[in-house]
Amino acid sequence: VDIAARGSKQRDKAHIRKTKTVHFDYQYGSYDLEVPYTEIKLSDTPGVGPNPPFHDYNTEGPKCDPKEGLKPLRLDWIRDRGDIEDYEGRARNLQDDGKRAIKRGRATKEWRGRTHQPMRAKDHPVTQMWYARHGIITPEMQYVATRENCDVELVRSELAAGRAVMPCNINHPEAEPMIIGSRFLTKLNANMGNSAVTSSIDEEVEKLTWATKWGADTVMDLSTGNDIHTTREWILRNSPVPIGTVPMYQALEKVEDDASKLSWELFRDTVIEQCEQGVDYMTIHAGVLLRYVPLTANRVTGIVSRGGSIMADWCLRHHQESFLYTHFDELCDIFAKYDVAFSLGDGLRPGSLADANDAAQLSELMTLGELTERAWAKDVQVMIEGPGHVPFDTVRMNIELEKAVCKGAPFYTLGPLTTDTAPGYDHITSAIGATEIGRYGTAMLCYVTPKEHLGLPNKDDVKQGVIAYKIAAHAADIAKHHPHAQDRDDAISKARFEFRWLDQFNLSYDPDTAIAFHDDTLPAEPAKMAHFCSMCGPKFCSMAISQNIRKAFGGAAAQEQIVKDSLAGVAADAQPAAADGVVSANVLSPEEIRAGLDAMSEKYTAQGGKLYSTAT
Ligand code: MP5
Repeated sequence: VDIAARGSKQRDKAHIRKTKTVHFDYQYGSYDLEVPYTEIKLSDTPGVGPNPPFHDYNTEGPKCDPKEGLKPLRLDWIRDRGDIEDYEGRARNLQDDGKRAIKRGRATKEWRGRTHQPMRAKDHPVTQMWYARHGIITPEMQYVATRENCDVELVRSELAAGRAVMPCNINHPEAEPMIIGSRFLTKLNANMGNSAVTSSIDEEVEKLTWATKWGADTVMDLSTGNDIHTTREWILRNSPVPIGTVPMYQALEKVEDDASKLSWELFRDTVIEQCEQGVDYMTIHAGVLLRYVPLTANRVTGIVSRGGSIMADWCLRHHQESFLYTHFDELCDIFAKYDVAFSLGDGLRPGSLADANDAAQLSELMTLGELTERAWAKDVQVMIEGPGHVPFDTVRMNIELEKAVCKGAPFYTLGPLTTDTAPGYDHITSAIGATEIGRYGTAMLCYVTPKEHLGLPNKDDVKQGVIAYKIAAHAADIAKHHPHAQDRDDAISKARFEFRWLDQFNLSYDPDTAIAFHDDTLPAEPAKMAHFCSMCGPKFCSMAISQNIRKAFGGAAAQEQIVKDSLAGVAADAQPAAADGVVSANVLSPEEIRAGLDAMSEKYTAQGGKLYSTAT
């Protein structure tokens, strides 16, 4: 029996992507918004009745042929506002795909699916922040309010204040709007992308579909190898979630890895190329200033950010301030034309506990605070990237500092890893830090896979990373008392207690693994109805014993009577209830209590020593 295949068939049968239709009217148009959710079908509780299906946030998007791409969900919403223009865009340039494409005269696998002409703003920024600040509630805002089950005014006001971002480039109309901010569900990002050494376009598209199937809210394409432009085109046209990139990686490819040859003009052109393609947010390491580079000289692990080290190298070679910093306002003007959000990169993040919270890291954060305000002045959306490796007890300080310095802009953290000692398990070392930082308000958690520090993640690593971060984000939401965050826990606990095994599997984040682990020891079909598993066997199952206790003593009327009797006993002896509401029934002497207990012990033995006997 192929247990893994059986688990995934089981999941696909019970997890159904559905949409809820919400009618939305405003000054620019009238639409029926189809907002997605996952319905998890549940079985009946035997002898009691049906359990309602569980509704969950869904990121996997509608099914499509990857060669065709997704339908442009937002195209009418964008066009109907009347504030954009179509234009020619940059010409196809083989340099965008690297040396091999130039030699070949084409990319390995040109995109031939659905496409559209690039669009850009005509007279004012077309960012969701601009609309929010002008009091306009867009279909995108209504869509996320429905998705998050919250008031649309909360969405608008958080966007206007910069405390939330909605990454949604007008040239990525396929994406389903989503929001990142501490008042909303904690989100998670999955990184992927090829490298010079490994991976193909098909594999990257497959990883994207795979990551969103397991719940990634955004995906970053961090490709640094061949066919960067074309790989990104395939990813964007197939992505129902916002896509982020680090444009510096492609810029460096274009100068054949010689950082000294980078220039503002080349970088600007690369950014526009990616804006026209539809990248929703870009990591810009504009806080790595020339004067901060020496602060890293005595670190144990130096500069671990790829983008950060490229910029530091450029600054030192030219002995000039970073062009990302000196041209930052121009970048804002470009982003405002397409609604691309900044993810201000932490180029000086600590790469080890030894370097955590040092002068380099904190100096850069101060600069990110300054840049946040400059972007907001131009109505451009901003999030702030955070560490890295930090000891657990300083995790909270990191988010509090970010909130203060960056005026509440959403924090987007890479873990953080709370120990350096477990290569191969860094999805765990980092999910620990991610839970803690999420609990105090980090809006999006960037996953770390088990391959971190060791190699490019494959499909299974992507899944391990996503699941670890689903757990971290969810635990953080519960700790934050996010409305209804605990509903899924309550539903799965009820299923577990009632031995509804299939429901327990289906309500778990990874039903395939849950069912495989169960079936490892008890594969036969009847075991899915059994009131035990192989952990304790039939005689020692605590849940089965508890169910028996409930049957004997658990009726609502019986419970009520027990409470009434004990309260009456307490009152009769004039023992007031303790201030915290706990009843303290200290009415007998220790000797009397002992004698009573001994009497009951004798009675139990006399009855044959059975835990349960029929009530007479
Ligand atoms: C990068 C990353 C790339 N790994 N994750 C996020 C969220 N943003 C950017 O990192 P870098 O700084 O170039 O190493």
